[in-house]
Amino acid sequence: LDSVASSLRSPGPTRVDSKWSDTKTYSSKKKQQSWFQLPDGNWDLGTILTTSGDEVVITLLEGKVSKVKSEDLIPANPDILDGVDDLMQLSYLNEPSVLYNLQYRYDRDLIYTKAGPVLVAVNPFKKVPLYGNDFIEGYRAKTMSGPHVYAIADTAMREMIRDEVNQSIIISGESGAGKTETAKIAMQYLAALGGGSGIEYEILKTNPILEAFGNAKTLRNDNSSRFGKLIEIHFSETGKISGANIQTFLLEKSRVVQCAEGERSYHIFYQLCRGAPKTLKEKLHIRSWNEYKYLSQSTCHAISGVDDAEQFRVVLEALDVVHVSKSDQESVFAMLSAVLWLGNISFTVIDNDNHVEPVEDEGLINVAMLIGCGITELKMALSTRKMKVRNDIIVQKLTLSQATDARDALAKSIYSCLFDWLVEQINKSLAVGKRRTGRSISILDIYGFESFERNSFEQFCINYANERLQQHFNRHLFKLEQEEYIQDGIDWAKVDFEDNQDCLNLFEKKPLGLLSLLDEESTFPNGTDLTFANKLKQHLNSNSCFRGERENAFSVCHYAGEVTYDTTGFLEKNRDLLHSDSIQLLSSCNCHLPQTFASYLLTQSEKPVVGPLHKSGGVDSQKLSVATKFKGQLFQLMHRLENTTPHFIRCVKPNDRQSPGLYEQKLILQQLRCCGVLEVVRISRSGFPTRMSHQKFARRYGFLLLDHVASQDPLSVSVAILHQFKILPEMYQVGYTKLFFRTGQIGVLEDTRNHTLHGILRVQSCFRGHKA
Ligand code: AOV
Ligand code: MG
Repeated sequence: LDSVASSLRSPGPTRVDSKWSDTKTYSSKKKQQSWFQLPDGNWDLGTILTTSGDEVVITLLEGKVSKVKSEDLIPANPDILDGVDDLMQLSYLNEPSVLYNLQYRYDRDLIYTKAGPVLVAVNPFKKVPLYGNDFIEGYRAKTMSGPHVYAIADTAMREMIRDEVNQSIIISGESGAGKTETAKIAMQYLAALGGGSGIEYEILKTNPILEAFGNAKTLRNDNSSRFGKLIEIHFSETGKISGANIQTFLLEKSRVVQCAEGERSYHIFYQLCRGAPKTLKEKLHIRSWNEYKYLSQSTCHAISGVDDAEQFRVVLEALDVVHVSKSDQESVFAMLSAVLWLGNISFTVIDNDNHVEPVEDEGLINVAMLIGCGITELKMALSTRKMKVRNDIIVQKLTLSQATDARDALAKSIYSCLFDWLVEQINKSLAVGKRRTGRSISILDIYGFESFERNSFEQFCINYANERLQQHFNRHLFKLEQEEYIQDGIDWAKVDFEDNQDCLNLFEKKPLGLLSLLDEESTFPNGTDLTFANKLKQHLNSNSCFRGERENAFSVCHYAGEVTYDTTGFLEKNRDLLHSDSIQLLSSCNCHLPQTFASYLLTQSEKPVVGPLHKSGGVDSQKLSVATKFKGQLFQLMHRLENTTPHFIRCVKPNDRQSPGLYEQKLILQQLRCCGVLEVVRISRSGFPTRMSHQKFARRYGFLLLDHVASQDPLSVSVAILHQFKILPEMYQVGYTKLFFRTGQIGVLEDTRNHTLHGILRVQSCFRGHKA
């Protein structure tokens, strides 16, 4: 017990195993508790009965006795360490011990655990009694201290005020792991602490709006975010919220026109169909979901436990709170209705060349009415394309597939502009009374890593974003930390970590990277999804993160696993063309489009020219490709985050069924491995998290010295202080410019300093009292 207790106190010379174990250097002892891997991959706890040479006899939990090789055993921690709230406290740090510790806590609804500086959150998939005012108050007043999102938000808040540095809370994890819920919990805490002006209420109300328009049911998550979000909350000098700003990243717009079986389109469509009042339904020609082609492509239309009609009322109320006027709200719903009716527009073939014309039915008439254009103009926009050939304008008729594409492109643009427009309205509302103090806390919640049976351009972008984010995580927790040790010349055995730079290079390298090759093929008049796939294979086959697959498929080895992408649709989605005819059509509409929205749509569609002009297509290709624009956004995001103090939260999904109480070891282990949780703990434990320059250290504690120090240079003073306070040599390192301490070492010094200072103050006030 003694040794256990001491290992709890000091992170010094305990064993550290990075992967499965390094039992070769660890000899099994009698009575030692050990992990033994069963054939199904799960771990069982056993107690060693006897050892002889390489062989060990153990009793497993159900009393079964087995003879095993000692190298197959991994040391388990003593019971006293069951469920420690920071993995750093484990005497034996190995995968089964970490898994067991998280499970021990998970079974008791303790879903949060620290892994050194990182908070690990295991999704409970049920209500857990960990939130609300009592908890918020507890963390604020420091009467509660266990690992929690509230504790992270509290630290961010304190560090923002203390250091006058902007903070960020960066939440990552696979799809369905709990990022969005975690972000909301963090916002809740910040709103409670920084509230008062009322703006915090508006900030919280942005969640139901953005989720209605930007989240959808996927096979991985019933409420999956289909966009990335960074919310920057601004604070005044006194720590009160003064405003906020939301930036969104690449909405998955293809979902509007197509979605896989078992998935849904955006929540708002079902909410509108089910929850709109009768008068609104009549006015905007809103029907039941199953009358719309876009929505009935998938048989899934409801989510268990979710009342779409009720959610619609929540969204309406939230729109009021963020000051979207009633008339603008109606326009928004009119646009949604138009999008749905667009999907119902069908075409008839009119000649032998397969050219088509839209059928003049209910769908067409409703769309024209809703967006406020003439039926003839709409028909023209959907079935013809004007082209400029030298100085003449010629009108080309479209084939069925071209016309369908034009129709879908229009629906997607209207929806994504509507989304951007809403975010802009929200930002206007949140900016009210904002005084820039330069202090903020940003919360990042993006779409998590995804791997489906079939992965397309959307997964390609989402996983690329996660790759970038993973690098940010690595940089802060591994690279920068270790570089600082090495730069300051301290004794340090480097800890290896999974660097994902190679994978990022595969995406970003010019001219032979995935993104460059995609852009090149997208501007090529004869480029197809197949020629794109072939080009990748031709140029990237030697890259270790790349694998060419059959026909139009390729695989990427992501940090979180290998994903096979199907290039079908890549070029079109990357070009994201809205034909000039459609743009013209929209610019001539006036009826239901809010003025600001209409002009918004136009500026979005007419991006400035970057890169070479398309040879044949004219104006259409003058805008940035989707992938390139996204890459730019991500770079900008990373740059912004670099200027903040990061706080990392890793969400973990315990099972693929979204059900409570199911703790699947293999699935969890894979996620912990991907994000290097063990390595983070290892660095933190053997590292020196507290550091101070020689000057500051000497200034801060120098007055506590009892003996005179011959030399007054900061280093000599510092060393004298260390000696006087008998700080053990293994507990610190003296660098060229700084002193580095292990966890908890500076505490004694701070306590003594505070006592002494209080003593001095008391004497002074006593003295003053006498004089008076
Ligand atoms: P994600 O944001 O990480 O996925 P969510 O935050 O949407 O995942 O979480 C998925 C579901 O898990 C939620 O709808 C809740 O039902 C449940 N859940 C998560 N965290 C909690 C919690 N703390 N308490 C109770 N239930 C929780 V994605 O956006 O798909 O990458 O694109
Ligand atoms: Mg989410």
